[in-house]
Amino acid sequence: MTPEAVELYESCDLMIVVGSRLRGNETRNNKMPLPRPLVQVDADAAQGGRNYPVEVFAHGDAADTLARLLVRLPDTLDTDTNLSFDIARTRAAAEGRMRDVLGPYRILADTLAERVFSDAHPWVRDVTISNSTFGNRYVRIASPNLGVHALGGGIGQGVAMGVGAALASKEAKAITLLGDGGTMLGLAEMITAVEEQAPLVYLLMNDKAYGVIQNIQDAQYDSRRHYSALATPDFAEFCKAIGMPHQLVSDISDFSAALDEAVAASGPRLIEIDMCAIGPFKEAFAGPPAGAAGKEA
Ligand SMILES: Cc1ncc(C[n+]2csc(CCOP(=O)(O)OP(=O)(O)O)c2C)c(N)n1
Repeated sequence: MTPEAVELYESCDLMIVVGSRLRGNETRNNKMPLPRPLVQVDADAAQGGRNYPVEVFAHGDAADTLARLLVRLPDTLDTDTNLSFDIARTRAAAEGRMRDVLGPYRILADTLAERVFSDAHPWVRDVTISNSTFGNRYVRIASPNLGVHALGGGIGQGVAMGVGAALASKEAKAITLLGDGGTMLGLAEMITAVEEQAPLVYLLMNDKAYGVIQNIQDAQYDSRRHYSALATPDFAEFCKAIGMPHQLVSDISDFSAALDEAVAASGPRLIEIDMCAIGPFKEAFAGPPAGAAGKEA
């Protein structure tokens, strides 16, 4: 949904969407103009044209449908030779803009982007600003089954999904990104992680708040903050009580070493990022862009 992407789409005369729901969060609340004709492929018939009207809906498995399409295409396509260059440029510009917005957390995003991909970690995320800004968009996974996220957007499920991904992963430790608000909703599952000695690193982004709610209150409700500051336990004490090793990162330059240590250890660990000490993102994230009425986030 970046301005660069909007510009690229304006230059295209066909879009084939494979297995994406074109959610409002990624499409400016379903209002971003997409290239026409718009062709959609999905294994779930209920997704056909659900968020966007489409010219063609192909109900089928992605690999099978694309293989059938390939058979029907000529060996050489008459496409714009600049297209792949334009896409690469758009991507680089959008990633550059995103990194800039992160401020001090750029180091964290870069470290994760490198490690998660190169060591093929399962990458599990709860609904937190860190995921909406860089986790979903910047950290690449080594294979499609390694990305785990609650599509419906309910906070807290990541704590348990981290345990599941860790126990299912034979090769690499699962890395699970959490906010403190979401963590509180799934806290008991951390005890399961210890009981099962799940190969798991919880990465807790602790801003002592429902951060995105505070940002929405700032952006759209004249900073009238209500019920968005959180009373949470001392996570070091909590981890001690349940037998999970805990490491506090108060200086972002210590993150990379903390991650290495946690990944090398056996069983579950929690790295707590003290966002109150490290400071805010350079730009506040207040949900997907609001619509004309300004209250849609
Ligand atoms: C079950 C549920 N309740 C409420 C919400 C609304 N909601 C979305 S994000 C969020 C704040 C999450 O706080 P935290 O996990 O600390 O992450 P942060 O926003 O601070 O990054 C809330 C309450 C939701 N998505 N799911």
